[in-house]
Amino acid sequence: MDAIRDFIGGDEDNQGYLPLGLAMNTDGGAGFDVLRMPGSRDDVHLEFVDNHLELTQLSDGAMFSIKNAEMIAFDNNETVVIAHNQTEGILARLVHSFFNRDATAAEWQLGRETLQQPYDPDAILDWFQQRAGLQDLPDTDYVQTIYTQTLGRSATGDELDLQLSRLESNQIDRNWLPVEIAQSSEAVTHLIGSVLLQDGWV
Ligand SMILES: [Ca+2]
Repeated sequence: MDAIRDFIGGDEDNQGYLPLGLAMNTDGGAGFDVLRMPGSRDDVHLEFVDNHLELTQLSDGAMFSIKNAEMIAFDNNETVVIAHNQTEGILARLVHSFFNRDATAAEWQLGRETLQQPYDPDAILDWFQQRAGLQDLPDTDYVQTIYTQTLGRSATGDELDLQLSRLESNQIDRNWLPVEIAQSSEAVTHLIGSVLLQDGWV
């Protein structure tokens, strides 16, 4: 038997576990494809090689390579979103900014479908606000919560003063401040374990 196995997903939505093996190549194809994995995020190393994402299971070195997947979902409920463009990346990071956790598969499927049609960004941000429960926070606590959940650190004194003055003078509002922070290179780096970006995947 040929040791090299290929799995091609086709256009439909695919979701499931795959056996790890040497040179296992998986192509999710079009559609919303979720690779389920036992264990946790810390059990695997992920690295983009050319147009593929290589997964290596740290316990035994077993690996495979995937493309055109939208999410890796671990049994402990951690997930890794694989965004296919900048806007998807910002949206996936906003889940952390507002909810302080990874996106679920259902949320990410909904989010992608929302972005694929004409959409109202303010309606998306309202959706987050209504579920995040941060509305009653005073501005100082709101800014610090968004910084902490997006960047893993508090705003410095200078940053806090700047953001408070911008909010007060309506240069930015509480819906759009998280977007600004979630698209920063610092957010990309801090959340790289949970949100990856691979342009051009379907
Ligand atoms: Ca896909």
